[in-house]
Amino acid sequence: MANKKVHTSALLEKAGIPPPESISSSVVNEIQQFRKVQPTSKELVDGILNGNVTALSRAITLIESTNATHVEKANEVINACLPYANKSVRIGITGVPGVGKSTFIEAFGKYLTGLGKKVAVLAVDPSSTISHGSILGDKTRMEELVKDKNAYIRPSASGETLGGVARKTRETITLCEAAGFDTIIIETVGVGQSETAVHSMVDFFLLLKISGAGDELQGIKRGIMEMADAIVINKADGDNIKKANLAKTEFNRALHLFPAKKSGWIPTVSTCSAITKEGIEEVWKTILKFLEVTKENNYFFEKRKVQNLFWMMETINEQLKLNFYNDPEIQKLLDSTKKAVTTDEISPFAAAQLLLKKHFKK
Ligand SMILES: Nc1nc2c(ncn2[C@@H]2O[C@H](COP(=O)(O)OP(=O)(O)O)[C@@H](O)[C@H]2O)c(=O)[nH]1
Ligand SMILES: [Mg+2]
Repeated sequence: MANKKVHTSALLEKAGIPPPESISSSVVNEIQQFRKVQPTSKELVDGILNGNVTALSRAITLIESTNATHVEKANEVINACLPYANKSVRIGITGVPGVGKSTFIEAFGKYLTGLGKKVAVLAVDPSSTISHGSILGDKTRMEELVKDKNAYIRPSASGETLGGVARKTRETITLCEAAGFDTIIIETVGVGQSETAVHSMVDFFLLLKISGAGDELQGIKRGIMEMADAIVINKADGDNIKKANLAKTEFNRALHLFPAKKSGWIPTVSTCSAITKEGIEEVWKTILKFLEVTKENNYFFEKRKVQNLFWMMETINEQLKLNFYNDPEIQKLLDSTKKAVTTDEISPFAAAQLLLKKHFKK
């Protein structure tokens, strides 16, 4: 035999086995082609604008990538999609783990698709960097919504920083809107500053609560009450209904102590059950009313402009920081400079100046 030569190259691949005859070769071909082909940004944009969720998912994957060519391609896609975005309502939902966010989103999302809406569910969850997207596990709680062809669920992007995750989510919103999703729901678990990040990318911010032992206001993070456009007390079913109503009274009373909002909107408090679906419709009616009020007084449009500027500045800050810490020269010097600071050889400010100058001189 001619090719009996022994291959030692690490690149050697063993010949595969042929596919069984029961599998049509044209199908195999098609799948192989589909996997291999990297769609161009134009193809992705066309796909997205046609509402093709495969194209949407691929483009979102580009957004999440750190590879320079992917970043460039992602930017092309986002820019091309931008004129088709914006026509939506963006709803942020926060609440401590276990409050029922996922179950609520399932019920609320199904209600909305029932009205003919197209719903995208995204998440900002900095903790998911480790768990690889807690919303993935949540998909089991969104069984119906996952199967709904008018819904799109995307787990949280992973990233080093909240800023990074948030930016990716912000860009994902644009693509989802261009793909025809008119209702964007963004869930956050309220780790770190994630509510603030989500608040700065949505039109309406909903705080989900459950009734506790009477001291409802305890343990609520400062500032969250101020951000909320609605407080919804979930799990108002069975033996819980009475307690939920009491909590509602208490929250209402507390909200009155806050100064009036710039939006001209007075936050509402209501109860609901994500299981019995009682109160779900009311939440949507509240949001419609909010849109009416804030579009009428222009707050809705102003806020989106302010948010756009905020994200531009955030992106600059984030990028500057990344560039600085990824600079090989800085990486080389950082440890020794830190040491010099701790041993009082150099002042913290002088040390910082030194490193900053090193980086920016180039
Ligand atoms: N009784 C009742 N249980 C609920 C309701 N909503 C959620 N749950 C339960 O609360 C638990 C936590 O819900 P989940 O949606 O995972 O909460 P998340 O961590 O905020 O996403 C689950 O066992 C749900 O079945 C509700 O409206 N009523
Ligand atoms: Mg959840």
